Amino acid sequence: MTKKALITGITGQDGAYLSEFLVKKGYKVYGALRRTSSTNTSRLSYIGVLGDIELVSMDLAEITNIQRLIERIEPDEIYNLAAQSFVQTSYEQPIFTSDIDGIGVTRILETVRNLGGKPKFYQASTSEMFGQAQQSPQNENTPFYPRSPYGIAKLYSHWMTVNYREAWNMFACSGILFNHESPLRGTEFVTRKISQGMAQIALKKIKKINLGNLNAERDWGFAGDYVEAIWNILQQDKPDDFVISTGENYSIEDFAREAFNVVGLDWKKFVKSNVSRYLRPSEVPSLLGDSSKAIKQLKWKPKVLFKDLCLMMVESDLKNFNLTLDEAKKIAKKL
Ligand code: NAP
Ligand code: F7E
Repeated sequence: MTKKALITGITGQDGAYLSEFLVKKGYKVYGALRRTSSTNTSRLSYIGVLGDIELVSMDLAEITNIQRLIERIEPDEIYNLAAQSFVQTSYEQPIFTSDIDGIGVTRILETVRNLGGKPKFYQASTSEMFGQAQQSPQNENTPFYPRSPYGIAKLYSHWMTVNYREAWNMFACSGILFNHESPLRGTEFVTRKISQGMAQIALKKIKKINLGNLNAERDWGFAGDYVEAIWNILQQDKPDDFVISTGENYSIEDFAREAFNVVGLDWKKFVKSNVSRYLRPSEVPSLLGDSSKAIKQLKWKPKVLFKDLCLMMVESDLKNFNLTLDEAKKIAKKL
């Protein structure tokens, strides 16, 4: 029988890649989006999956909405990707972030519990829960030390997911995913800000990219690889939590160097660092994941690593401005 999946956060980066993956697997996919003044399905169109999924309306702030929807659809699997996902914004909107990223998850868990715990549940946990990391690399047993309202809200929902699994015997799992990027990454996140900014510099639309702390290190993977791990987590015999990462980390400076290098430019000429509005009140200095458990149990490993990820993002952003890599390289020689 055709499996039914409900994906929250369908308009986001991971929503697009996961829906593409599940549609290919033969799932009937329901994509939940919240009401906004203009519907933002551009990522779904970009990836070519908009016509293959059924869009449904759901806001994590509203439990009655969640209950009605889940009761009506009766999904086999729920992937909760919806969140206020930008760390910087969480300092300005800590209460909203706590409500959506924290309590919002409990709203879904309670609904599933009231339905006898039937649908399997996936929670989008994050390496931000390790924050001021207590050991390196970080695995499933590393103590948490979140450093932002975002990380704290996600830690609450992470533990709630564990608790509903243990208390109510639910098939509730978390993927503790490290940073994953793609051409569909939001433009406020640092990797996409750099790849898009670089394309705008090549087109002489802007002169510089303003960034914050270039010393922070992240373990960056490709979103397309990570959604495979997400699906795999719900296909295990027993519900469990898994760290998903590449096992390599690089600084923001490394990313800028590599991205500009793709077209033969020296990043130092085009990047302004330590711009105060992009500095965080409490930074996460360095994250590095250890995915040994996922490699062993899920038989998963990342295919796209740092250099190829930079290249993919730069090429895509140049293409968005109708530029090929060769054309950009020629322009770069004159900059
Ligand atoms: P994203 O692109 O920012 O997408 C977030 C999604 O959540 C969007 O569809 C957004 O809808 C939706 N959303 C926000 N508030 C909502 C609400 N109140 N009700 C319903 N939907 C709401 O994030 P992503 O990169 O795809 O990440 C997916 C999930 O994984 C998030 O939970 C994120 O926190 C987590 N995560 C991401 C990473 C990463 O590196 N990407 C790593 C670890 C964990 P709108 O389009 O309407 O804003
Ligand atoms: O910042 C530094 C910034 O916003 C990365 C989310 O998907 O991954 C993401 O969170 C680093 C930080 O991602 C700028 O200070 C410097 O150290 O790209 P980011 P993030 O905060 O790591 C985790 C795993 C999630 O779960 C989140 O949902 O880059 N940085 N200059 C900057 N960051 C931004 N955004 N903009 C700058 O100008």
